Amino acid sequence: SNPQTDTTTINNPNNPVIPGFHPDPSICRAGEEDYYLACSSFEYFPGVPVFHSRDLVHWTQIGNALDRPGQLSLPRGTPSSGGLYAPTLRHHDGRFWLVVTNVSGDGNMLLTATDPAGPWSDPILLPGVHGIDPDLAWDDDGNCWCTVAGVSQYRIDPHTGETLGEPHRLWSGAPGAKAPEAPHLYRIGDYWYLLIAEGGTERCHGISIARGRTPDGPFEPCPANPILTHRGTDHPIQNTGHGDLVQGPDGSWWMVFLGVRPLGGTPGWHILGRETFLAPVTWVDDWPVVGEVALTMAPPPWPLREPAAVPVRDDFDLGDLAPAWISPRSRPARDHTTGERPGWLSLHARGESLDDPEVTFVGRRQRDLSCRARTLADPAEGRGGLAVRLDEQHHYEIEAAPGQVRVLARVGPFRSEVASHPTAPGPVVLRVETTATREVTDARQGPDTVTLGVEDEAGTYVELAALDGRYLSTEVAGGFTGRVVGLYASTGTVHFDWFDYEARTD
Ligand code: 6LW
Repeated sequence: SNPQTDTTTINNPNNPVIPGFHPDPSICRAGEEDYYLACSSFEYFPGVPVFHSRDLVHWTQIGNALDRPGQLSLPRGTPSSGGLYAPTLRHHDGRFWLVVTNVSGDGNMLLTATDPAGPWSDPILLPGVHGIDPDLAWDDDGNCWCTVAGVSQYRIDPHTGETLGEPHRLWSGAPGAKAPEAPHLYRIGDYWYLLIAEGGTERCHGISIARGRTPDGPFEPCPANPILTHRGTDHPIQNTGHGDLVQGPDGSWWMVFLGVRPLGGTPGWHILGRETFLAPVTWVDDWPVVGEVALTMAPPPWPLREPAAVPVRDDFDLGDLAPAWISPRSRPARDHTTGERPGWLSLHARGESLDDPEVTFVGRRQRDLSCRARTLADPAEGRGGLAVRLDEQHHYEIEAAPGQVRVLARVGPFRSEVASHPTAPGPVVLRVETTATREVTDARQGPDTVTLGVEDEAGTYVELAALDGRYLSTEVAGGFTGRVVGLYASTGTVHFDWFDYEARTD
């Protein structure tokens, strides 16, 4: 059967291993069986989510590498999909090292930590390193190589951020293929391998590799390049590229990489951004061969260590927000408090609506193609609610005001009030549901339907609007992110008692 229309697979695939907007994965292993992974975060604060796994399949977010305003400033002018691009995470010399680019600010920077859950150091800037997608690799002589998209390489002092000597060109990938980027350099056996992505992050994306005897080249391309691509296929996973390699304790090799799951008719729309997938790697003639990339992957040859499920409800009873919560550009503590009304999250409006780049909004990445989010909102002192956000110009929301709710939609230059509905005074339960398109019966069908509404006193869902999800997809909005579902205030103060998020199985 087509995996896209298989109900079990669509609701509960084990690949992507980190679903939702988690692109540009970089991975390392520390010790026998602890794996860590970091992703891009663009205009959101905190930046660079960090995950932990004991089996490569189940991942838990343990923090964000840049979670203090002093480490990361994303001013109001930071465009959507600007900000933090493509980290590399490495474990070396008893420490964790992370390099990342702020394309809207300081450029390349390096951070270190003894515990990848944090705290991470303040960034050391790399002002001499020009180019996105920085990689870090050390050779036996103690040289630290920083390789960037293009593909060029610098020798740096990782303690000061200084560049040592001139950069040099390493490889441009296949002739004619655009965007050689996402380099990662590894010493494996007798060779140095240079892994890159090429073709651009859309449907042409792929991964190629070259090898040489020294870390600074020359490199000989693999005759089988690209070693991974789904271009030109109707595979349910598309845009596969931007990968990183890791070795298991048993000597087996694995690749994490980004991919998307387009749904609906032609051309297919992906709504969760670029997600992190896993595939097994074998070696033939000292070249890596990437095994099948499927939505349901064969388990690795070791016991799976499934962590406790993330609870559906966040009660806002802890002092701090869990690491999965993110906000566009900044999150001033005074506007997002859990202490003001104990057990509630109180949001104080900054911008006037979700169109504002610095709206008071906290959300979590939508991880499931079909999902449900709910919240109990008290709008007695303001206006705000529950939103599905792709960026400032693409969002749907249900907004509560005293005695009334409204459904609002912003798509590109258009903004409209889609529905309004009277409510009893006092707190109101707001609900958003997404229903993925499982079977395409019409080529014009969208990827999903997003419904927004309230719950009546009996807890029954009163649906006020059903909107085509294509307008909150990357194919329509462009950019590098994905949907984020969360809470906002557009006027005054709105208090939220809890937030529920779950995959829909109905
Ligand atoms: C990233 C580049 C890419 O820096 O997209 O897919 C850019 N790969 O390597 C933004 O994620």
